[in-house]
Amino acid sequence: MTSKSIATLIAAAAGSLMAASAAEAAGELNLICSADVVICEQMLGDFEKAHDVKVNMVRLSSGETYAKVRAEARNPKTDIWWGGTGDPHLQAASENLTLEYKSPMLDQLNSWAVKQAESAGHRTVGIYAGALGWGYNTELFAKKGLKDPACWADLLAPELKGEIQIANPNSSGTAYTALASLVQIMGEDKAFEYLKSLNANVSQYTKSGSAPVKAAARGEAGLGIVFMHDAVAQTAEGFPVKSVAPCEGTGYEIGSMSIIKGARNLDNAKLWYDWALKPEVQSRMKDAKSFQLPSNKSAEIPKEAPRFEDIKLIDYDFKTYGDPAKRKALLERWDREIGAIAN
Ligand code: S7P
Repeated sequence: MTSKSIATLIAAAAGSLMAASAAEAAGELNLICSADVVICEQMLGDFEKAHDVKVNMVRLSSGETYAKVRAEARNPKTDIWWGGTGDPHLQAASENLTLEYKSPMLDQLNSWAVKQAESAGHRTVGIYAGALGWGYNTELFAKKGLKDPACWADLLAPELKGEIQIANPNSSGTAYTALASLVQIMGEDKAFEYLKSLNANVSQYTKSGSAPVKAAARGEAGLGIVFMHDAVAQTAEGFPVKSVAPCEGTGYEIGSMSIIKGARNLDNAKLWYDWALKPEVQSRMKDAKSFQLPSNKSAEIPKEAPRFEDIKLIDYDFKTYGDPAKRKALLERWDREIGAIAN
């Protein structure tokens, strides 16, 4: 190699080093947020106020995010994934798509959040929890003379034809939680029989998990199967929505957060991760009408948050239903047996 080509190589290496440090100095963070857009925007604004980092945020449902992270595995465009149901975070962790990170905040968290981290080799962590149920429009039900629905079985009443919305479990973590919960409550075959009967009453399978109760709040549907805190949020907005914990029992989520393996802005991803586990950050979630149970033991539990002790909860099997093969099998069956007959 001539001395001229060595000099050219050194100049090129110096150039790329400068480019790398320029990217860091710009202080960016690429975030996918899988919770409600209002809390996503509040988190972004608060983080940018507290740090010299520009956050580029995309709001995607949990299942959509999992699909995107998988598709981009060789060339990740995302640094951190905040929010959304825990199952797809666990699925991403078991496929080595997320990075192992032990936050110094871990010892401040509730045991369910730490367990979520430990079960995934610290490739994710719990940030909030909430139970599945539904919200229904009390005015619309009264006007139509419909019986107050207290149990999963009540949702099959023929009078509810066209009144129910639920999301599609391929895109939505909420709907995947509903599918996995029903399978655990009834057994797989009976759960699919139930979903086929329910389909007669479903007017729409939405993309996002909380959309069904937003539609119910506005009288575009009678009832939305959603996380109970999403129903409570509509009541807090002033809509005539009543939230229900199903009498037979129900599942729940451990909303999670993960750093994407190969994150280009790793230091900023860790900065967000530790910050999002702080009590003052989690206590502020209620200001965006985000009424989940926070994972930090010192964070304020919103008075509106549905409490686990008041709900008949199943012992949700996160290991089984957070497994990629189980997800694939359940979603393929849903597509074949429910998606194919959906209105
Ligand atoms: O709105 C808050 C919340 O229910 O949204 C997340 C949910 O997974 C997002 O929607 P998808 O069902 O569309 O994926 C939950 O984690 C969270 O509690």
